[in-house]
Amino acid sequence: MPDTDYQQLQEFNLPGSLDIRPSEGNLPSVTVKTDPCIATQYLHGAHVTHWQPADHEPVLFTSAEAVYRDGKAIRGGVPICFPWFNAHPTDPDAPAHGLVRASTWQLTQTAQGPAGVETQMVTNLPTLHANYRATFGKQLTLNLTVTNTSDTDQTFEAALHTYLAVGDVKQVFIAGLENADYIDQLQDNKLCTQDDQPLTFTAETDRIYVDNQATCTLTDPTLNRQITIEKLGSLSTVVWNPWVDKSARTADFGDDEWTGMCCIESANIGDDAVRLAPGESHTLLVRVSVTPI
Ligand code: TA6
Repeated sequence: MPDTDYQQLQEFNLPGSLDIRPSEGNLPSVTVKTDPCIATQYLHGAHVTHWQPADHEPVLFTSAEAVYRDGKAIRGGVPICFPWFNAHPTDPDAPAHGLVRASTWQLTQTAQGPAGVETQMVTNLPTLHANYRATFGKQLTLNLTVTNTSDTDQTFEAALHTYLAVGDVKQVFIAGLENADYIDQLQDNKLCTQDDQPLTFTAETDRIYVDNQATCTLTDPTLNRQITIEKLGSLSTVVWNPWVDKSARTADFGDDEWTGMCCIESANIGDDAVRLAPGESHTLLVRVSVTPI
């Protein structure tokens, strides 16, 4: 990664709220410290790794084994999967989850807004421009806006791959997906339907809920809180926990960390992929909030 021009980045500092500094792996990051919350976002992948509202434990999980270097996605927080999800459809050498979660984005704006401290980061692909706006306050709001900069129609997949911190994944339950259809990635992508009960975790779980705009609410009796994931512009929801064996096979993930996390990802995948005409834009919005129970 080219040497970071911290002198140039200092213009984005908001005295008393936000500053730009080298963090893990000496990667440049935006650090937010305000009354409503503290947060960290790297220019690497525009990756939000930490968000902790006042009077709460951290809401995002980030692995203690995470690797912080160019070309490698940080394990945890909110990776941005774009312009494809999982493996590339035709290129076996292409990186999983697209091209932008392990490359440096450009910080273009910081501001103090009504809902919190705001950042804007951008990155360009040959035919698509991505603009990512994050708002760090009592809630965490993430907006991924993609614009077709080419002269032909473009189709893309995207996911805000949110890792949530939980007290004990075996005790949590997720409401909002009852009776919903999902692709089970652990059963050869078989199309299934959830029963009328909240989702609980009893084994490795890797589901893509399809054509689904539901708000999900995770109840965590161990940490005595509920985390709500609202979304707009998203027709897919992915729910994942690696459980024991996949955790042990994952180098940048602690063998026992599976008990302290689960992913609720707001996405557009497969048949829910987004098609844009030349010049057209699409926004995927996610709003995370936490309340005591
Ligand atoms: O969260 C859904 C998923 O596709 C899982 O299958 C698992 O592979 C996860 O993403 C993590 O992917 P990564 O490439 O970050 O290891």
